[in-house]
Amino acid sequence: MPSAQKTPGSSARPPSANEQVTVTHCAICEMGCGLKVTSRDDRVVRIEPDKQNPYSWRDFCIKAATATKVLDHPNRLLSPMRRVGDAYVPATYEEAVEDIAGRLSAIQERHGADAVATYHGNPICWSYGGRPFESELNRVLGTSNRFNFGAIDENSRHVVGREMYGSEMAYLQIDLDDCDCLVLVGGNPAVSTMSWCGNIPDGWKQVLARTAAGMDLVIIDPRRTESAVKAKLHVAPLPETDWAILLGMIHVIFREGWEHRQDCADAEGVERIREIALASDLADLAARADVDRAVIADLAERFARARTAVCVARTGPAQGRNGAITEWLSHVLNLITGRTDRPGGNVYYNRHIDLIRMVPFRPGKPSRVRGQPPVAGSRSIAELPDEILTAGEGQVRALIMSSGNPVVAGPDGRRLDEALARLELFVVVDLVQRESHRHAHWLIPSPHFLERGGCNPLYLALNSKPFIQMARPAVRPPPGVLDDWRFYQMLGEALGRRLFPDLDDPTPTSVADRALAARGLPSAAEIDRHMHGLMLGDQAFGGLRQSVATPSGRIEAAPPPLVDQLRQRLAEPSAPPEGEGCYQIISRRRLQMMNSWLADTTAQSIGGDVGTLIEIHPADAARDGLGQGDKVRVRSATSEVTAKVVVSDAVRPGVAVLEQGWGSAVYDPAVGAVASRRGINRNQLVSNRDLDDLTGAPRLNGTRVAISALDPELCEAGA
Ligand SMILES: Nc1nc2c(c(=O)[nH]1)N[C@H]1C(S)=C(S)[C@@H](COP(=O)(O)OP(=O)(O)OC[C@H]3O[C@@H](n4cnc5c(=O)[nH]c(N)nc54)[C@H](O)[C@@H]3O)O[C@H]1N2
Ligand SMILES: Nc1nc2c(c(=O)[nH]1)N[C@H]1C(S)=C(S)[C@@H](COP(=O)(O)OP(=O)(O)OC[C@H]3O[C@@H](n4cnc5c(=O)[nH]c(N)nc54)[C@H](O)[C@@H]3O)O[C@H]1N2
Ligand code: SF4
Ligand SMILES: [Mo]
Repeated sequence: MPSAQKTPGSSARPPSANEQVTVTHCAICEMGCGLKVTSRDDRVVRIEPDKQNPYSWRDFCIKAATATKVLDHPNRLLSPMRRVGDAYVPATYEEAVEDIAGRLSAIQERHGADAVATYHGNPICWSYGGRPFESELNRVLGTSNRFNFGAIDENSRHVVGREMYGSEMAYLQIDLDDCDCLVLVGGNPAVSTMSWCGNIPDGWKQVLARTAAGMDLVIIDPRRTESAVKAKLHVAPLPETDWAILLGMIHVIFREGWEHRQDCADAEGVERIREIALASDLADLAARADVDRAVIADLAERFARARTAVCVARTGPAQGRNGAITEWLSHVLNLITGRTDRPGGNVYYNRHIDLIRMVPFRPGKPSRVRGQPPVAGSRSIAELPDEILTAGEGQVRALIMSSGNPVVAGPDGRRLDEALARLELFVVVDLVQRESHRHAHWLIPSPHFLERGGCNPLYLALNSKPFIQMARPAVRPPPGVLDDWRFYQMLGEALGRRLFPDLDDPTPTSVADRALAARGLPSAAEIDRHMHGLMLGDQAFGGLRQSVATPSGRIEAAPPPLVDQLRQRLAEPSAPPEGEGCYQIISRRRLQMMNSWLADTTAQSIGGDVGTLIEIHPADAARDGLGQGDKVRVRSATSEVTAKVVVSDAVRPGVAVLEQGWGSAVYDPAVGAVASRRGINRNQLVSNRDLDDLTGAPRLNGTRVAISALDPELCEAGA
């Protein structure tokens, strides 16, 4: 039987006879909410929040409550499946591993290690066995062609961590408990929770409570979001222009002498920032963002004069061409006003895990085709099609894709799809076969998170409180499904290369135990004894300046690559989308979605034409002769889609909102047919060449489009 445990004093519905209750946590998003899962005969019958979890349960949401829709998905992969013609036939793991290892070895022998690439998507971060074993498989494969979701998510953080603090893993966090002024640039935590490379459980409710008690909440977002309506001030700039607002704030702060003199003196390069900021023209910066210069001056004053404050940039700007400089300038703003690693500010937790010291920056090999260096060990997914399609030494011929759907989640899905079709070997590890997997030669099933357990001590550096909990399987995986880490381990063995050769018996537990012991933390077994999780005292910060691993040993306020890119942007003329039919697109998430993978399950509950809608401002709609419900053609330099108009003053003029995550097929591999597809893949509009050079991020936000009911030639799209 699964390792189920009784919950002492559980509230809600008591389990009936032959029901079992397992206490674990959700692994759909970063929040990791505590769960109480009731099962009967190895089937999950109920999922509730674990109210005895001291840390996270309050964010419990519909995605977890309906997790059985994925667990019991009618098209779930129930054994390895081998492609035969257009459909797939079941095979054993032994057959799969033998065939895959044979072909990988042959490809690497003939064409070198880099001919095999890997991609992992977001959900593997919460597979406590899968993540380290996949990473170890990468090591033994010896390929530099590792791809992941970083460039469509968090690379701006890695780049700024590397340049300012000396480690791509320098994740700074919000000290919300003591914060009097919170400026959020491009995040919508009312829907997405207070998470992004860190988490504050119940954080959005805490933000609301602090705001009610006087905290100044400012949200900068082209759309008046579910979060923005709760802010004291909502500023709606054009996409990709936040850097200009932040530089304008820095200008005002230096001009007025509001900076924190000691912190400025202690860091390297503040004088350079001061020069650049003071030399820039506030009116020009305001015009670039299309906001009033008085708003920038007001923002600067509120921020600088607040007792405590923090400015945080999230995925809105990170998914555009100016993500790195926006992230950087938010750190600079915090630094020069004395908010870095100070109470109520932007803080670094290193009491249990010092990620900066653990993972100092090491440069990686640039990519073959475009010559781009990796970020945090990974290439941008925007580069994968060229690496597959461009002939020559080091051409990618095989790919292992784990828990990812980049044809929908990443840029220019059509081009990626074409490239994936050309692979000699394409192996997918997932729960179901989705859009990105249609050309796979092998489909390898994964257990659902409710079927596996474990923990990751590194998350102690990302949690707002030093909380650690062992996830526990609530039910067993289907009979034909092995734990994902076992697949990676078997593949390594079949390649003749043992994973974790320095461990006698490598398992997720022994891997975690080694990491825990190295930091003097309790063992996995000890953590497991605390059913609802273990709080390791208080979170501590204030040690960033000791941990910093830059060559100068100090925080670098003006790293050359960021300064250079800022100068380039300042030299470019400001070019807002102007004229009939011209817009920049931005994205939107739904509570019922997790990127692309709940569209056909939890998000079924969203009715109507969701997934095909495009939201535009009434003035733009009037100018372009468009009305509610009109069908339009949306065309970019890369591709085009059709969508249905929603006229709404929540979005600012010049901007069109297209929701992310829709348009992915789900296949029935046994017959090779599409089982479902809903909505449009809006990321098809996004180029895989027009990137932020520093992060490799495509312009998921900011791509220019022409929208038209009739005539698509209204303006120079993609200019
Ligand atoms: N336009 C636009 N695009 C975006 C975004 C946006 O805001 N706007 N957001 C971006 C962000 S923040 C991210 S993180 C990326 C995500 O990019 P990806 O991670 O590549 O894509 P997902 O849509 O999350 O797809 C996850 C896949 O993992 C599978 N999966 C789920 N659970 C498991 C599991 O336990 N094991 C295995 N093996 N597979 C599993 C799902 O079935 C699905 O196929 O998308 C990005 N794309
Ligand atoms: N329900 C739900 N929750 C999720 C996810 C999900 O898919 N669904 N995904 C999870 C993941 S993987 C992540 S990384 C986090 C992300 O969490 P967040 O970073 O909060 O992401 P979003 O909710 O997409 O908010 C981004 C906001 O940026 C705005 N925006 C777009 N372009 C710009 C710009 O150029 N400048 C500014 N200032 N704003 C801009 C958009 O209008 C949007 O409101 O959410 C996580 N939580
Ligand atoms: S999906 Fe919902 S329940 Fe699961 S961790 Fe995220 S916020 Fe919590
Ligand atoms: Mo993400």
